Amino acid sequence: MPLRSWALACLAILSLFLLSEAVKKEDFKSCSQSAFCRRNRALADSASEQSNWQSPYTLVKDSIRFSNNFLTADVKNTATNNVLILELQVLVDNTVRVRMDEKSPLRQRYQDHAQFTLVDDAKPVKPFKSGKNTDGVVKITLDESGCRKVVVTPSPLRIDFLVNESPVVTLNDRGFFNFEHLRSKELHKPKMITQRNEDGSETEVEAEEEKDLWEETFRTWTDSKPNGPESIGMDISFHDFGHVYGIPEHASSLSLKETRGGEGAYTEPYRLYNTDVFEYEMDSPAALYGSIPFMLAHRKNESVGVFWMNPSETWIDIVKTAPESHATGVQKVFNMVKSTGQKKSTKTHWFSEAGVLDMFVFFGPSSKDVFRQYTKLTGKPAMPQSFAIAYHQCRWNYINQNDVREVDEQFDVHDIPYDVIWLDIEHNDGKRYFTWDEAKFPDPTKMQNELSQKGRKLVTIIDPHIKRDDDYYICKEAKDKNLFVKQPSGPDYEGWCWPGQSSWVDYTNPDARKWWADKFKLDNYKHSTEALYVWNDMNEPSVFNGPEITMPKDMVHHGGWEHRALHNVYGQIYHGSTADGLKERLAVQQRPFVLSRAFYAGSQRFGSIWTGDNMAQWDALQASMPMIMSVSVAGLPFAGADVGGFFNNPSHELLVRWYQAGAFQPFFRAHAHIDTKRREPWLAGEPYTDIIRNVVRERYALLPYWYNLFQEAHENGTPIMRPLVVEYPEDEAVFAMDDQFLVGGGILVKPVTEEGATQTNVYFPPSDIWYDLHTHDRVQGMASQVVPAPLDVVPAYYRGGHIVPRRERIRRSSHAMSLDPFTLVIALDANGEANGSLYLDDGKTFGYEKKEYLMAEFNFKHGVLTYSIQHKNPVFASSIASVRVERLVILGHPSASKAVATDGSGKRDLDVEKSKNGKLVVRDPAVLITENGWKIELA
Ligand code: NBV
Repeated sequence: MPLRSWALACLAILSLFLLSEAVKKEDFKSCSQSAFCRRNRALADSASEQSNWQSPYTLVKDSIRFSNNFLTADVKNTATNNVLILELQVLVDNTVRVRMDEKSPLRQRYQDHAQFTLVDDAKPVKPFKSGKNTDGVVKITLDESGCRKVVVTPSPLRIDFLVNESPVVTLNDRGFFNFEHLRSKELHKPKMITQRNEDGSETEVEAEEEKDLWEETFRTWTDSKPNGPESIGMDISFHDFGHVYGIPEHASSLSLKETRGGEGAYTEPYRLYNTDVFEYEMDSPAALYGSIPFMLAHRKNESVGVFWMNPSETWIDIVKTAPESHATGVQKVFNMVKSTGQKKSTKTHWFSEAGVLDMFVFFGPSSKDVFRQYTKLTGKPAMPQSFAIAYHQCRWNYINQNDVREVDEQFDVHDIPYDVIWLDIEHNDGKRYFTWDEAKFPDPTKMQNELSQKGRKLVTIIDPHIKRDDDYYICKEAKDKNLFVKQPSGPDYEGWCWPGQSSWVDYTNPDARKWWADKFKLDNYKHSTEALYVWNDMNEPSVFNGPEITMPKDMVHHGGWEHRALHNVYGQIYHGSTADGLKERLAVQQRPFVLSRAFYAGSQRFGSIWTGDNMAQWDALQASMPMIMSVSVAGLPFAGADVGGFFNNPSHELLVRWYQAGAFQPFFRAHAHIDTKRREPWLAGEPYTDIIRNVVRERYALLPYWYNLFQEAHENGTPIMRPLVVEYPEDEAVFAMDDQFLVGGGILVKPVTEEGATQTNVYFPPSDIWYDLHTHDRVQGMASQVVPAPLDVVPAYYRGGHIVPRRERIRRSSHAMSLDPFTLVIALDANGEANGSLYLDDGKTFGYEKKEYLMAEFNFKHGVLTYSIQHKNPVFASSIASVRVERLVILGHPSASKAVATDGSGKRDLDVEKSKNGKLVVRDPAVLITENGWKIELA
């Protein structure tokens, strides 16, 4: 390794250990340091400044064709005469795809990423009606009701998506569409301008927009840009939609902020470029580890969505405007009516560095419809094993086998349930993944077997940087099989990461994916057992001596594609290959569990993600909520944040408050930096340990409910940690709310994120009745009110109308709970009614795909609880034949002095107990969960 790179690498590593230092902003580009960002923003500026600005793009009328359910047409840039092909397809479930590529490009532009992003469902369907008028205006009616239409206006090009004749989304509304066609460097004639010198003389200089077209320098790195400029930009307006969400990952608010002007606006666009940012800043549009170019827009009772399928570096500007006049363009043509009220509109501008334009518009009309539409395309969130949604204990690093054993034992000593213990990068031989440091871990198999006996699991970290060492079998094989990412000149790309000099497997190569997945076979990964699962870190990919701590954009992947074109999807493919490996390693496939730091659209198919290296600070705890919710609304519900904060030492109070929040977030793992003090729950001492114990137990009690929600997310893509706007689409008070959230539809949580707080303000959506999760008291009073929140209380509430299944026996792990009886919390609504569901399967295999599960519904009405099974697989049911309901807790003043259970074995009188707060407890009805049709009547 050259001396300079050594020095740089050492500096990079040193900086990683300096805990007191904050983010080094200068390591990452601002928009002005990224040439294509500058160019696209400049275009937007100049278009906005000119009152008579017209987009130069025009649809060539006589090129319009409808064939094979597609609309195709040529689009001409009248300023340059370059021609694009527009392709418009209607897909199933109120979704429309719009693609544009060069008609005869100099060379192909990258679009292979679709294979990693989309699942088969992206099939076009025949629209109900399509046609064009004499002006060349194309109108496509999606469905028979005629309510949803797409209208393409030729000159200037504009695509409107209409609901009931009013545009909801428009492409090229502001005329910022920009498609930089590929050019030849040799033939390129730079645009020159005349510059007047101080002495009055004139000089010809290259125009500003010519800068950095063919080579770009950032700090000490030069990007060779062999293809020159090739960016794509489009403005997307959401008419009368005051709020937009999504486009993770940013440490920002749930309702996205403006980025150009406006009160509280950021000055930079939101950036999507997977990067390993050290000690990332709060309240910032800066890029982080993952990128999902999906946006949800919402207005009262209506949601739409947009997916900009492009894995190259992408920036998004957002502005909000006053209500606009709709009687322009397309409405004039079709004589449409407007008026959607006095609301704000959101105008966005998206630009990516490479690829083609390939985007999807989802008509909704509800946010839940949009989540389903988006995950139909990009894949369903994986159904996790049941252990994966329980509590995880991690730290960098549990130092040896004894340490692991002791930590494991201490959980039992302190009666705190946990399911998984994690090993970070110090567990292996010199950061050679798939190996063990034998001095520290002399018998990993035994260690796993011991954990396994208690139903617990082990997770090991496997990072994508492979140590350059021919004695290391992974490196040797990858080299021999030619599976590494390449330099433009041919040899393997080498960079610097934890193991020193490293290379990166090119997962875009199908042979590499197959080879990698094979490495997880129990015979190949020595000393791994069925109880071992995996953590993929550093997969942005993080490269200590690379530009912006990542791989240079001009490195080359399988098929000759530049890293530039696919950067944001790299970590997703890696995550997927690892998950495939875990899935395939046994004769009976088991659901993989792989945690990934980098992510992209489609990552939900492979497992969970977390928000990376957060700080042990109150603002980071607060930020975990909008961050996880933003990922959740972008189709990836299995997300969490390091409980306690990764960097620095949390106070006991912060640690407790973080456990309280984490216990209600989908991925629940405590983690800490190697330089921090140990902080396993019992080390804090009382009262802290006791509070942590209680909240971890609360997570375990609610596991059946969480499992239901994961199943629902798996089916429909519905977020589990749910922004209130999803459940209350008509209540404007919640549209921007991100300091409280719902777990599923039935539990409201307001974690305390302020130091020293003993109370907090909670908003109770007034259309529902709420009951305190701990005391079961009914919430009285105003919608917005201050509630007590001493350290041992996390304000959480059951929502009237919901039945929540719980398992309340205290166990050491979730595995030990699988035959435990249920307690049903029945929270009545204003009509004295409630509903809930129960989903159970083996929690492990893919048997559920063959319908090996039990799915049932609880319904409470007129004082009677009835149980109806929708689906019951007999083999699975026989494995849970003894499981019964042991308690009903009915909230909401049901009047009754006794209860009667009726099931297959006849009628039984049951004990009921009424408390002052109007709660009724029915003891031991002993009805079976596998028996259909039982009922419990209050009398
Ligand atoms: O593998 C060490 C850490 C890990 O603990 C953390 O969770 C990751 O986000 N890793 C990053 C690398 C170094 C961080 C300074």
